[in-house]
Amino acid sequence: MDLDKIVLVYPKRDGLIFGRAHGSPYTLMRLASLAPPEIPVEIWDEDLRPLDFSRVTPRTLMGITSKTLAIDRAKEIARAAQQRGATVVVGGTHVTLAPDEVAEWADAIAVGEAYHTWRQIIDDFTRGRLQKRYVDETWSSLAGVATLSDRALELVNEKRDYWTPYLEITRGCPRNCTFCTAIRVSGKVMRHRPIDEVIEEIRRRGIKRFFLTDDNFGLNFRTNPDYIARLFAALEKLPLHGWTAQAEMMVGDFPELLAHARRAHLDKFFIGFESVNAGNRREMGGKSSGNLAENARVIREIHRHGIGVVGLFVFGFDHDTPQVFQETWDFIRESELDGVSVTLLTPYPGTPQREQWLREGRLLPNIPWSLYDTAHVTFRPQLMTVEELRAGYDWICRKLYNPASIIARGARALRRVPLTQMRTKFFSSFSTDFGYRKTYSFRYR
Ligand code: B12
Ligand code: SF4
Repeated sequence: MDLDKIVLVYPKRDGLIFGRAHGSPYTLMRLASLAPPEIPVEIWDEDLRPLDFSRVTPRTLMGITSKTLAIDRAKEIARAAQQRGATVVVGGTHVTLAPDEVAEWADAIAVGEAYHTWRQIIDDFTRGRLQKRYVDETWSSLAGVATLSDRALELVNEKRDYWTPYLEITRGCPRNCTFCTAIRVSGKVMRHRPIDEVIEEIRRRGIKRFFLTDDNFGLNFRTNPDYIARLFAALEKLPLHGWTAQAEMMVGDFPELLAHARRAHLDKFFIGFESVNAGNRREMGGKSSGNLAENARVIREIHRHGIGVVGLFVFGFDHDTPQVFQETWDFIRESELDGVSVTLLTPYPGTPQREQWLREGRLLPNIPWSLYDTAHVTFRPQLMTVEELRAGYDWICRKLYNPASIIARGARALRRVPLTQMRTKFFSSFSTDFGYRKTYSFRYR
């Protein structure tokens, strides 16, 4: 089969915020980097501009990436491309979690990672022997396969079109939180990119700030301290403005690494406290205990090293009662957190949480995948009604994400920043919570 071009598509969801899309299409840039250099590749980010189907031909191989909340849009895009004769491959989170569903309408699906299957898919397509399903769940080494190519960087204007550049340094998490989908798409084995490859990529991309996609970067403080120390020593030498990473509370037990992290320009940790209700411990896979005094100690310790903390909280666990909203708000108010994300527990396909609630008949009927966005109630909670969960969530979102509240938290975060860095840190002190305000606003569309 002749192949004119590969078109990689990110389906629309958030649109533009002050003229730019949220974050660079990192997944698609990775796939573009893995494609053979002699085959033309384009990246179409629907958040940035409408898709131009007139440029799709029977010799187009279209690859779509999709989370659960965008899969219905992905299906519409696939249909439109197929009507013009193109062949459509779908990969990413939702396919990995619910492969049979997507296999019904995609020409081929890519389950798991694509480091070893994507080239094979392209090759099979050109030889006219495309298979229906490709699976890569070996969680193999990231060495040599994860670096963005010059071509991928030319396809995307990270500085002009996007607020946040993404970067992956480690991948996977050995914990087992019942609600987590990330371990199902990134694996339970913690893998590390070679440090020289990471540094070379940052330099070539010319990025001064990035958000790490790593699901539990902080766990490496305990499990791989040597790697972390070497990484920080290398990052320290780069002219970065700042970067952020996801972590769990135990980073607070490693003062030396925290100090080193600060010197390496890390300026914010996203920490999954998940719940202020100690009854929900089992669901946390051992990473958080709902012990408020311990939460507060960890926040203070991280602040002491000049690093900000964005606290992540989830509502709707089986031990949650309507009181959980007031208790969480009280904790947040006293905690000096720099940013806060509150979400509703969401039973994504492929998780033990969903299986349990399916068995118990607790999933709400007729909820489209587009509402699996962590801001809509999708199940019947145990110790409150659906309406109580919805109303409690609205209440705390209004408290947290009204502009005055966001500005107060951002201003408090800025007070910790040395005067010389005020200009470069100003935007990032407010942007996280304004981003969460946008996610929450999907409830009222
Ligand atoms: C970065 C990120 C974001 C960014 C997205 C930026 C962007 N432009 O993509 C931001 C911060 C905006 C975001 C928001 C949300 N996210 Co998010 N996010 C992630 C995160 C941490 C990393 C994704 C990533 O870039 N990984 C690095 C790339 C290289 O890996 P990858 O995407 O897995 O791609 C590989 C394979 O999957 C495969 N592949 C992927 N697509 C395709 C396509 C084809 C054709 C092929 C062949 C292969 C292939 O090949 C790639 C190379 O191996 C993941 C967690 C994770 N570890 O996956 C969550 C994750 C994807 N997000 C999740 C969620 C729930 C959300 C939110 C709803 C959360 C919220 N309340 O705000 C929102 C939704 C917003 C939206 N509009 O989509 C869930 C998805 C669950 C689900 N079932 O859909 C995840 C899994 C995290 C979790 N909580 O479990 N997110
Ligand atoms: S610690 Fe985070 S990444 Fe690891 S299993 Fe729990 S929610 Fe998932």
